[in-house]
Amino acid sequence: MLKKIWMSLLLLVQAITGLCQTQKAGRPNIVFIMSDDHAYQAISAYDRHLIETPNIDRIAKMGMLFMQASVTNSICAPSRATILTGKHSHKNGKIDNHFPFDTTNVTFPQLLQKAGYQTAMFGKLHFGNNPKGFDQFKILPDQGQYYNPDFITKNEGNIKVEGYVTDIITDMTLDWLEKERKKDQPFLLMYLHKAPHRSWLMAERHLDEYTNKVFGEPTTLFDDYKGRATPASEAEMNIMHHMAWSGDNKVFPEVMDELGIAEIGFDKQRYRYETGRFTASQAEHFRKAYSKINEDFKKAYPAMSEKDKMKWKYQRYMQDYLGTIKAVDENVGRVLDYLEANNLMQNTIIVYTSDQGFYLGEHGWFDKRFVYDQSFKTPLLIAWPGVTKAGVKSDELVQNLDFAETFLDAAGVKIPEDMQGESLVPLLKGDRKKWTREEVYYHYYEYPAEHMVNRHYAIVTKDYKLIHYYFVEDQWELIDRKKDPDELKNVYNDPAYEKIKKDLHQRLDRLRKKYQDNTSLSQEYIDKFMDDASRGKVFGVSKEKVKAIQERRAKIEGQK
Ligand code: SGN
Ligand code: CA
Repeated sequence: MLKKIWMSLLLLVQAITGLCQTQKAGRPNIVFIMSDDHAYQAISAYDRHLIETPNIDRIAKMGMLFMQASVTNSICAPSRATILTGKHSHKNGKIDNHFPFDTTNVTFPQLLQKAGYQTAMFGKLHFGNNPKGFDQFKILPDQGQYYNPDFITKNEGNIKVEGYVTDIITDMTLDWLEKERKKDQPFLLMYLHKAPHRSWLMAERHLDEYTNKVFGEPTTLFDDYKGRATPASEAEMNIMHHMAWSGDNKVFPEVMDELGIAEIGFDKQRYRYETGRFTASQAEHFRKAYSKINEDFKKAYPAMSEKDKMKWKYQRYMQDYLGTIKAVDENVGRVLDYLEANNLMQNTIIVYTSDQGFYLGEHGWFDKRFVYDQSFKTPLLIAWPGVTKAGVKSDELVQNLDFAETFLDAAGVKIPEDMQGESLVPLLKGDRKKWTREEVYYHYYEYPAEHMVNRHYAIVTKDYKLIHYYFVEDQWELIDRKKDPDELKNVYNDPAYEKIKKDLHQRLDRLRKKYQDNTSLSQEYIDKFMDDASRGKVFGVSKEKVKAIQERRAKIEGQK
C-alpha cells in the first residue's frame, strides 16, 4: 500500500516538473493588457499623487517600468493599428480615427496564430471592422458603453451584457482562460479596457468614495499658451472651456436649466444617452451619488469666478476619471491572481499599457493628440518572470511601434522585413548594449476634428523635441526637455539653440527618410476628409470651421 502511494506521488511530481519544463522551455504566453486614455500620472508606479494602483504596480514590481515609452500618433485607433502592424500610421494607413482600418495589413496576432498560438481579444478595438487572426473575440462596437454594454462577438453575434464594462471585459477574459484556453498551446490574450475613456462613468461600488475625494492641481492648470506656436492655444480641450457640464461633469440637466448654464460643445445629448442605458437601480445609485455635488454646485455657482469654475471642473474631472481607473486596477488584479493561481506566471509576458497618454489638467487640458509629454508618453510596464529582472526601470525611448516585433521575437517567429519597430527582448533580458535608438518619430493627423489639434510631426530625443505644424500654418517648435520639462517655451528662434536646431533638422530629415514618411498627404485623402468634415461626418467639426481651415490652407499652399 505504502509503495503504491509512493509510486503515485513520484509520478505526480514527475508530471508536475515535466509540465513546468515544457512550459519553461516553450514559447511564452503573452497577456497584453491595454486601457484607453490611461495617463501615466494616474499609475502609482509612476506617480503617487493622484491614485494608488497596487495591482498594476505588481507588474512593475515583477518586471520593468518604462519611463520614456511613447506612441507614434497619440490617438486611439491609429495607436492600435501601429501596435498590431508594427508600422507607423502612414505605412499601415490608419492615420486617424475617421476611416476604417485596412484589414489587408499583416498583424502580429495573425502571424502568432499561424505559428501555433491560440489567440483571443476582449474589449475595445475601435477599428470599424473585426480583428483578424483571433480564435476568439468579443469586442465593443466603436467606443463602447460603460454600463450594460453591447459586444460584437465571434461566435454569438451581437450581445448586450448587463453590468459595468470593466468587470464584464474581465469576466470574459477569465472565462476564456478557464474554459477555452488549450493547455498544450501558447496563447496571446489581448485584454483591452474601455476605461478610463471619456465620459468617465465609474462603477457603482466606487461612487461614494470617489465623488468625495480632493486632488492636487497641476502647476500648469492655468496655462495661457503664450510662448508656443499657435496650435496649443487653438486646441479645444481646455477643461474650463471645452469640458461639458452635464456630459462630462455630471451636472444634472435640470440644475443647468435652473442656473441658466448652456451646455458646452456638441455633448448636449450625451448625458441623457449614457444615463439612458442604466437599469433602474443603477440610475438611482448614480443620482444619489451626484445629488450632493449638484446641491453644493447650485449654491456655489452664482458666486463662482472663472478661476473657481476651472478648479471645480478639474476636481469633478479627476474624481470621475480616477474612479474609473480604480475598477481597472481591481480587475487587473483579478487577472494577475488567476495567472498566479494557475501556474501561468513563469512563462508569460505580461504587458500593461495604454493606447496613449492623457492630459490630467496639465496645460489646462483633458484629451491627448499633441506630442507634448502627457499624451505622447504612455504607461508601459512589462513583467516576464524568469527573464526580466524584477523591479527595474528603463529610460530608453521605446514606442508602441515595438510591440509587434517584441512578441514575434519572443515567440521565435520570423519578423516581416517591412515592420518598423525594434524588439524589446534585449532590453527585457537586460542586454542594453544591443539597444541603440536615440530618437523617435511622431506624426499626428486628425484635423479638423474634435478638439482641433493641428496636424504635426516631430522628432523626439531624450533632450529635445522639434515639432512641425504644417497643415494650416507653417510653424516650428523646439522644446528643451531638460530645462523646460513643463513644455511651456518654444526656443526655436532663440539664437542659443542655433546649432541644436540645425542638428535636429538633419536628424528629423533622416528619420523621415528611414520611416519613409514624406507628409504629402494625397490630395484625394485631403479632399475626402475635408468633404466628410464639411458634411458633419467627422465627429465634432462644423461646416464653418472647415471653411475657415480651407481658407488658411489656401494661403499656405499659395505661399509654397
Ligand atoms: C470621443 C471623445 C473625444 C475623444 C475621441 C477620441 N468625445 O469622440 O473626447 O478625443 O473620442 O478618443 S466624447 O464626447 O464622445 O466622449 S479615442 O481614444 O477613441 O481616440
Ligand atoms: Ca484612447
